[in-house]
Amino acid sequence: MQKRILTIQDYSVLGRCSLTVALPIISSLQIECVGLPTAVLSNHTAFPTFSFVDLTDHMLESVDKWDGYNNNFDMIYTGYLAKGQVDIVLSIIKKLKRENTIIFIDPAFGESGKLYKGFDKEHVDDMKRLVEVSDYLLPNLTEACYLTDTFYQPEDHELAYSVVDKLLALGAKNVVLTGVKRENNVGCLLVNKKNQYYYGTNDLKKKFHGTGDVFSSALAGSILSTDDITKAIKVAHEFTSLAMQKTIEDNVDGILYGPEFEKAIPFLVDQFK
Ligand code: PXL
Repeated sequence: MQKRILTIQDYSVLGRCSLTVALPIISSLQIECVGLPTAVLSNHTAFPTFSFVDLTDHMLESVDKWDGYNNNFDMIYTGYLAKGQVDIVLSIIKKLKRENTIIFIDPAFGESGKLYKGFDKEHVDDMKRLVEVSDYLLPNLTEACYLTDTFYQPEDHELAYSVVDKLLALGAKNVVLTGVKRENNVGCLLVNKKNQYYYGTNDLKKKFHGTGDVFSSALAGSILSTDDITKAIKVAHEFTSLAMQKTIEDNVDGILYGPEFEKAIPFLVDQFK
């Protein structure tokens, strides 16, 4: 049977991120992607200004309208949430989670040691409650430090391991820490109670906004496409890296507009043929 993901995140019209990357990436893997918007923005918040329509009241109302219809999902994948939406997301999870539904959480609230515009400690504390129910948690080092009340220091090898342990203790079943550097490589570190796995490739030394969402969406789709989690991680990483390489080759503004992931979709599709 065709797999289905419910993803809960914003729709930022300009600037590739959130639903605008999750829908095409997941669909390209022949998985149905049901996108529940948390807010509609003119563009993501790294632009100097943006308009924001909050859809908090619409979220649970939409899900309740699906009673009696197909509301069975193999995965619930959450990304950028507006302030105050965690309780609603927890209610949605409680309502829709079946025995095999994977709960996949990208905290999506900060990077480079800082919170994104509009977020505060209260939002971080709310997000900790999503950590507790996560089967997969995908923080970058900034988010991992905020979630564990740890002082952020970039590129600290020991810190990466200690925050991951704290996140497992908070209840996450698998932590995939992104943006982990090792020598000339950058990649991600998967840790669960039994295993550790690192996969990285040559650091391209560029930061394109929305790259984290490209990786998360590719990993969400890959996890449902193979039983081999190390393969899923490798594919999601290589897809993201290829999208960045295409953006660099084309010499376009990926910093605001995001990586040209569309050009890497044929690669992604090939991996699960
Ligand atoms: O990529 C994360 C993200 C998603 N959605 C919105 C954002 C950001 C990061 O700034 O502003 C609206």
